[in-house]
Amino acid sequence: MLNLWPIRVPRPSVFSLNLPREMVSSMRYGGMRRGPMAPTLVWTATFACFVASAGYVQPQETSVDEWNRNWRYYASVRIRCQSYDFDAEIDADFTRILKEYRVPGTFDRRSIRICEAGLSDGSAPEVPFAFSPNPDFDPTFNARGKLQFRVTRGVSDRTFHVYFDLLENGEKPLVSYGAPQASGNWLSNGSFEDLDAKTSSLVDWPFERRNAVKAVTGAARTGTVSVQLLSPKSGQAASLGIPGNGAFRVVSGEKYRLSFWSRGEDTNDRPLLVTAYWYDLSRKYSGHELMAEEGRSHWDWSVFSGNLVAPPEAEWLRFYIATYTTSGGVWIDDVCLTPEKLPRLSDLTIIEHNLAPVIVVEPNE
Ligand SMILES: [Ca+2]
Repeated sequence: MLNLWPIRVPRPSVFSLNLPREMVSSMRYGGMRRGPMAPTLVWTATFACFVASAGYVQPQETSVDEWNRNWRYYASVRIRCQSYDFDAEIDADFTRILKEYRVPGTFDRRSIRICEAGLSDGSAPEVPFAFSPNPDFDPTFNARGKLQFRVTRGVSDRTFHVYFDLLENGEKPLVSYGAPQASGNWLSNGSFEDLDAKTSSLVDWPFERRNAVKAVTGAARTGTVSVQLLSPKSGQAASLGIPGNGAFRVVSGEKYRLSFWSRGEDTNDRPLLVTAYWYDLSRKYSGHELMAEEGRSHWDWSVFSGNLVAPPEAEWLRFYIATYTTSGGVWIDDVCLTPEKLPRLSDLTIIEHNLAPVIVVEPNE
C-alpha cells in the first residue's frame, strides 16, 4: 500500500512550544474542557430481488434501467472520497427533499436503491446499502434515516443517485443485500478485526516497526484484535497514525469527530497524547492541534471523543495517538472518524415516464 506521508512522531518540544503543561494535563478523560488551542473534548453486484407481478412472485435482477422505467424519483448525494475504501453514512431525509420540490405523498421505504453516477465510462453500478430509519421515522411526515454504503477509493468527489418512490406509485419490492456491511465510520477497519488472509497483517493499517505499534490479540475491547503502543526507548514516542493508509481528505470549515477506546497499564512516561496534523492541497504540513493528553498511568478501557474544525486551506488531516511509556503499554481499539455534518440528499430528479397510449373513447350517442 502507498503510504502518503512520512510518519511524524510528535515530540515533547512540539507541545511545550504551544501549550503550558498545566493546560495540557487539564485536558483529561472524563470532562468537557476548552482551551485556546484545544478543540472541544467530550470524553465519554447485481443482486436478486423479488418482483410481484400479475399475482405471482419471481426473482428478477434489478438495475438502473429498471429503476428509471419504474421508479419516479432519485436524489443525488456527493461524497468526498478517500485514498481507501470506507463505509460512508449519509443523512437521508426523504421528507425534506420531497417538500423542497413540493411533491406530496407517502415514502416507500422498500423502494430505496443506490447507484454510482458520473463515471467516465458511463456505467452506473449498483451500490449495496443499509438503511436505518430514525426512531421517529414516519413515511408521510418524517421519512428520514441514515443510509450507509461503501465508497471505494478515489481522488475526487463522487456522486451517487438514491432512487426511491412513493407508495401511491405502487409498492416496490424490498431488496436484501445480506448482512449490513456498513458501520458509519469514515475510517477503514477501525476495529482492527479485518486481517489480510495471506499475510495476517491488518487491512489498511500497514504498521512500521519504528513506530513501535503492533496488532495484538487477547486484549481487545471488541472482537479479538487491538493495537498496542510501547516505546522501545526513553524519549521516543510509539505512535499510531490515523488513518492507517495515508491521510484523510477534509473540507475546510467543516467539523470532524475522532473517537477511540484506550487502556493503559503501568505506564512510566507521558501515557497518551492525541494530536491532529493538517496538510494543504499540495500535501505540505500546515499545522497541528493537540487534542488531549492522558495523565493517569493506569486506566481501563475508556472512550475518547474529540471534535475539531478543519482550518482554512486544510485539505488533509492525520491523527497521531502516541505514548512515551517504555513499560506496560497502551492499547487502542475501535477508532472512528466521522464528519459532523453528514452528506445530504440534493437535486431531486423526477423521472418522466412515457405515457401509455391514450385511447379516446367516443361517448355513445
Ligand atoms: Ca478490535
